[in-house]
Amino acid sequence: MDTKSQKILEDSSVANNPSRSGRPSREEEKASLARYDSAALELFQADLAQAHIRGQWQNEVLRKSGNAGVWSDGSLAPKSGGQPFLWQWRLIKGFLEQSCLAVPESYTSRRSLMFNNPELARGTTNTINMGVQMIRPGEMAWAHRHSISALRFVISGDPNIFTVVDGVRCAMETGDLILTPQWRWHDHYNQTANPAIWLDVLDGPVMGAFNQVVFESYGERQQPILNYESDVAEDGRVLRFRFQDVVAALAAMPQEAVSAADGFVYEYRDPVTAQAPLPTLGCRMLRLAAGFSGENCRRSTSEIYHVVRGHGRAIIGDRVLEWGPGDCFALPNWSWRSIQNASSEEDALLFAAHDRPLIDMLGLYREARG
Ligand code: GTQ
Ligand code: FE2
Repeated sequence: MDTKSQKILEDSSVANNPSRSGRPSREEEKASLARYDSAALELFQADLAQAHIRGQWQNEVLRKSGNAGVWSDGSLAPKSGGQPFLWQWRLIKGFLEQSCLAVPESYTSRRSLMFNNPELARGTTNTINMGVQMIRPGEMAWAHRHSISALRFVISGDPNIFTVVDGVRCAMETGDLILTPQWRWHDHYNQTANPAIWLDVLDGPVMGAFNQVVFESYGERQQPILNYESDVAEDGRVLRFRFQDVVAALAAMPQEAVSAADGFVYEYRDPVTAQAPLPTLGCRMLRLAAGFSGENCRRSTSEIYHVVRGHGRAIIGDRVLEWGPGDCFALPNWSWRSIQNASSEEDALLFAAHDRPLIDMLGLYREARG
């Protein structure tokens, strides 16, 4: 093949003979950089592009954004994925009420408001989707299943609000955590006189990146209920974590258990396997004692937060997010953050979900204090 750019490159007097012994010299590096501006190189790159090929040297992005920081072990850290961002409960609540009018019956869809990170094409963080869902008195969200895994943290619950997961009926009391692991049939219904509201947390961005998003409708409103008594799936997996157990565990923690960055931390784990609630998602409840001011830290995980009770602030990167009950916020991976309880009298409780199970599997977990 004889392209125009090949001809020019042959004629060009720019020589490039990098030394054989390791690093290029400063002169060599300069010479090679100079070639980036040459017309011949531009033409060559245009020829490559025509053939749907791109020289790796063209990926300036890698060099620029790859140098956002240095891990504690000396290796380079990536730039944070997405923005720190807060969705106010006041706004969410109003939009939920409006969506009940706009979508009077959702069938196998959900009346769920998903939070999009302003800097990402998809997701609340690079790996996690968060939204808030509402079901009116007497209503039902029809049965379906999907490859995306989800967990629900109940905001306004009752013993007579239910999620059924592969025939196992789980009551949704306020503060409970309910799991709908991948490909299990699930429907939700509300047999009370008040709206049911919960937080949805899903691994959608990860499934999307793998191009593995699959969905199926059950075909009827409701699947048969096989187990009214326990919250445990056929395979022994726990599907419901009760709020009262989490609160009791947090209250019983000795002062020495406090983490300088997070306060008292309850990590949700399956009682039998000690695994995170889902293969892609872990969850924690943070109790920030009155006046708590967390140490600045950053981690390779991304997280979403929901304020269960209390008021405070999260300083993330150069943003100050002031939070109160019901507010939700996104913590991008590897961003500096410190969390404070603004009250000198009352504890605050924050529910968080994170992608640590995946990060651990990839051997990428790092953290730094600052
Ligand atoms: O409740 O089944 O927020 O399938 C997004 C997708 C909730 C659900 C969401 C879902 C659900
Ligand atoms: Fe679903």
